[in-house]
Amino acid sequence: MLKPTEKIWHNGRFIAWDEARIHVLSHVVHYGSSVFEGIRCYATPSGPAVFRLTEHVRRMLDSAKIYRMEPLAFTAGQLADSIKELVRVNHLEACYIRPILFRGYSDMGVYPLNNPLEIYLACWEWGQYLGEEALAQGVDVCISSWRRIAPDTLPALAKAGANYMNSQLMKMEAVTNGYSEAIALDAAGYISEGSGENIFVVRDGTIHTPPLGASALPGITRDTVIRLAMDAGIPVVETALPREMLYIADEVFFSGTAAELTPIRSVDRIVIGQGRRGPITEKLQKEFFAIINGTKPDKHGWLHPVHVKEAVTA
Ligand code: PPE
Repeated sequence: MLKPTEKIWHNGRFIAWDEARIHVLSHVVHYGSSVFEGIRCYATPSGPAVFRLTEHVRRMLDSAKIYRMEPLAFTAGQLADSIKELVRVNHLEACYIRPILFRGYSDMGVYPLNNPLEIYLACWEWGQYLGEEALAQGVDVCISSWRRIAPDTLPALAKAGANYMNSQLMKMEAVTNGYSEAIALDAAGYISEGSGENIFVVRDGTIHTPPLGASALPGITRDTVIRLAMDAGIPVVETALPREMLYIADEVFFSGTAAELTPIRSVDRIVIGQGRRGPITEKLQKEFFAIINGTKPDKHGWLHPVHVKEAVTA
């Protein structure tokens, strides 16, 4: 069970964890009207640092714009600073941070524009998303019988609460059938993403990943993987991938804030490569962890120490 921290931020002020409650007739409860983020803060030698904070705040504001959740009372810079303050007031070194923006309580009915917007920032300690052994051993996954949300149904570039009803169908089916996670195909039948992760497929030394048009979330860890691969001189292509590319791959892995870089050792019980973490996955994991642990220079400027105020005030 979730271990409470001291404080949660609500619309600009800190409240006690237990006071962060909403009315059952809030719009979001009935119609899924929320957008959110998932961010990790890592313990580095120079103190806790939030990973790619600017990009996460930007994606949250993009999601809000797509759903006409504007204007917001807070700028990107204010939100970024509040996220850092949240980590500081809760005295955490490493944690997961969950900003959420949703439509609150006033009118009932689908039409949302008269309902107030509420923003909360919460954080807690969160370990390995797909199990303790996952990062080293890899996980067993299946192709979901559920397709990912089609582009003209729910916008996949928005990280909206409602998208996770589709994710839940995928995840429940997978776990019920003895898998750790599911990969969905998009509306056209090509590989899309996991219920809470982007996906990468390695064959003959080249990394492949579905384009954003395949109903995949523009993952910030996905972008991190692409940049780390480019730094290491490993070719990366974004292209439509048929399901069977997974079966004949040398390596397959997931990326995500919660899942970090998790190797996949089988898909539909077909063994991938040698059935364990492959060399390219391991190299990228090492590069990733070296940066977030502060043992390699953060040359891309991805770490935002929580005791330093954000430069952006826009
Ligand atoms: N696709 C989906 C559907 C997704 O939910 C995530 C993150 C990603 C891709 C990877 O995006 P990024 O975190 O920016 O690299 N999923 C978040 C929520 C997990 C949850 O169970 O809640 C996460 O990893 O934080």
